[in-house]
Amino acid sequence: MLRYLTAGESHGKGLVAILEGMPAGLKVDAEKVNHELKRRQQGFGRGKRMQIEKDRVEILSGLKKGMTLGSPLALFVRNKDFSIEKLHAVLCPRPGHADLAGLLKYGLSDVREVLERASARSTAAAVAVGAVCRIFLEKFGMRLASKVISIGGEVVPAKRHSKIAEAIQRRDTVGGTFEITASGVPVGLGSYAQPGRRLDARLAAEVMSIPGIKGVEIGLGFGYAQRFGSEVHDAIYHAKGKGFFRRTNNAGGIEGGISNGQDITLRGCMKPIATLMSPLDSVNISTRKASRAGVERSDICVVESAGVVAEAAAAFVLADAFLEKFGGDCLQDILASYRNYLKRIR
Ligand code: EPS
Repeated sequence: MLRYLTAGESHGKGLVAILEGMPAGLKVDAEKVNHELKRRQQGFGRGKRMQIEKDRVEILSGLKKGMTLGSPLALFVRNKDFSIEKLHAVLCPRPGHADLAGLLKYGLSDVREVLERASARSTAAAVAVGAVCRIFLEKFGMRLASKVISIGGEVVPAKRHSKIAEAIQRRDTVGGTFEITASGVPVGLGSYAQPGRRLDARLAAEVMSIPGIKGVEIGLGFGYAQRFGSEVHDAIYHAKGKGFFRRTNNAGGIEGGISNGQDITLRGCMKPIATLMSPLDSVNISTRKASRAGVERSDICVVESAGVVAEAAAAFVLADAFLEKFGGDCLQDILASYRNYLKRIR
């Protein structure tokens, strides 16, 4: 139903996304997209690049007078640091980054040619896509939020910045976990009919596609493995006026690959950024001699931003699944179909 592609290098002219499948008749306010782009740039532990860039979207196509036409949306985020042609070569791949595997795979001789596209800078384009999806979802009462759960093994907000401050002091980096919540999601998105249609699988794949994400769990996640069935499954109740309801939400809003009407909750784990100011052992790719990994300007901790990017990823998946269920081309038709569905399941 909905698909997108992104292009762009970290220090190229900018980042582009083409989003296809948004229905006609949706008002898209570029400032709402800019708001999400700004959220992505924030958080304690971001590097100097975020002081250079003020990410803003230019919507190149797909809109007239701020309304979607049903044609592809082309979204452009310009890089202020457009220096790709002048940057020095990088010869010592960073452990934990795409550097070495990418270099060998593509037959390149300069790590920079890998890291430019492998950089998490590309998530700016993904956030722009997610922001448009979010505007669509809001039309139907859906909302997304995220929060940091832990940094370097410590639960926040109790010690909000201490691990990041420690990482800065050690000339190190630190990862953590975040949680996203989608509320107002109707029952019935996704399907058990085919493995690839399962909403949980689609959310996990999209969130796992964010650079640095090493784990995703939905609802109780790995916690399920430690308890009895009677302790974890969300008992079903019914009340007049309220309909079916649950008193717990261990399922994280998804059962059998279908949204069940409860909030969708998903946690992601992000590894520490691979660029270390006190670098690990590596090998010079041209001499094959032992060396230290390359040092690039980078961030110390981006878990908060990763949560914002994961919201965008979830917004894309939910918009896609919603369009699948309620039809595609015209917002008015989708609203009518949705109302009709709500009436039937009431
Ligand atoms: C990023 C921009 C990059 C990095 C970071 C994310 O800017 P630069 O490399 O010019 O400092 O701060 O990228 C990485 C962490 C990475 O591993 O490539 C951004 O816009 O989020």
